Amino acid sequence: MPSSSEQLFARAQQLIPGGVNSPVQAFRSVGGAPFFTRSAQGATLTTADGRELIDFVCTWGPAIHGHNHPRIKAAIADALERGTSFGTPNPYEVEMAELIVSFFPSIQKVRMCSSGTEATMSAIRLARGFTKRDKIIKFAGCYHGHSDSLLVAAGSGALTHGNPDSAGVPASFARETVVLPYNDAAALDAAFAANPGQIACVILEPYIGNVGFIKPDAGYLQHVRKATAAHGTVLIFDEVMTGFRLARGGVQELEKITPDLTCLGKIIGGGLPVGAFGGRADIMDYLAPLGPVYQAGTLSGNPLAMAAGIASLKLLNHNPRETISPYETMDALGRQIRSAALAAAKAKGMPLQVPQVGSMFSLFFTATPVRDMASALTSDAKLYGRFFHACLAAGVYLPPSAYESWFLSTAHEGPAVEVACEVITSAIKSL
Ligand code: HOZ
Repeated sequence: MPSSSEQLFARAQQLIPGGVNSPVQAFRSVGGAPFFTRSAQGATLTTADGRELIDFVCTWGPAIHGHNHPRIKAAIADALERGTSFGTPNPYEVEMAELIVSFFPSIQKVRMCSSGTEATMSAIRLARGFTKRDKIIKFAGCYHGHSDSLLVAAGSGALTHGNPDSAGVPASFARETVVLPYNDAAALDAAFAANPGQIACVILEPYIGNVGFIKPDAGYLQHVRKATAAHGTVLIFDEVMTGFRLARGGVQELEKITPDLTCLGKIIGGGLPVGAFGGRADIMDYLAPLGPVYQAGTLSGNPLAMAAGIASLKLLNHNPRETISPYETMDALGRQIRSAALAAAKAKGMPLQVPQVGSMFSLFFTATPVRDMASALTSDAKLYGRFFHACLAAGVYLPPSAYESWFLSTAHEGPAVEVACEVITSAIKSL
């Protein structure tokens, strides 16, 4: 008798391409079929078959306070009483804008939208309109959602499933996207020299989370900032994943860099669909209705998403009665898992790299230090698949791809992280 997840997946495959509404949810690169989730609480997912799994995907980033947090739930319930969508401005949008601007000093004005894809797509159009230039620079392995200009050498599901350059993107669009290796300052300088006065923007995940988790070399991001300023090019930080997650003010706070525009999403929706982009007021004022760059959305600033996001952001404020901040808590958890994995690999004589900052990290089964897409691809993806299934069998759910970041939440503190360390250790031992 097939399990509930198997029955659901069989029905889904009849009507939904691949049985999933986002390819990253498919298990094709690790093998097997995805489970269906019935409910989620704290650090735990409960599957349609009643299994409880410790979750290191955290709905791909938003669940920084764990699943179904009571304050976020209460905020949504309160907003629901007032209505689900108005088609007019609403008070939550103003509070959300004030909160975002207070956390991110580089953001003077912000526009809400409904997904990270919309945020990056709109930020690029804005940068092109502002500079009156067409070309953009992106980095191999960075994933900025699925708009045409950005599905070139893309990470995440595009890379996992073997289509980093998606079919359906006109060659003429792709030609406007210059792709460079991350962490290579000389390649950036050469691209500017080869395209004088033509680059509208440089967009990057300042710490990459979509080809696994990768950190910049010392001074690299500062070089990117200097070079873009020198060439009159708009610097866009895609902090959809890292914003509010690695620090209240994202990577730009950790690295002390002021980008011109920032893209946000995930945490600012508290688990509901959301995106945002913001930055310098002189650039943002190019947007309609003030300026000539058009951007819009029926559900932009949706009251339920705003209420959930506001509650989520407020929970990130450090309560002075607590001795450590949520970020210190999550960094300690991340380090604990990193140490356990490295110790297990060392005992087995197995090469392993674990880049980690706070609540984001990845396990790369390779002896090569990982600092760009090419080195990430030296990781043994088949071995990761076996590791993934060993962990899943023991009750720990990891990203179903060797090329995704893991996420943890404040709810992983205590038994969840202890159990996860044991499971990861024995899974590595069993490989
Ligand atoms: N950035 C997310 C994973 N890398 C996207 C999630 C999705 O594509 O569904």
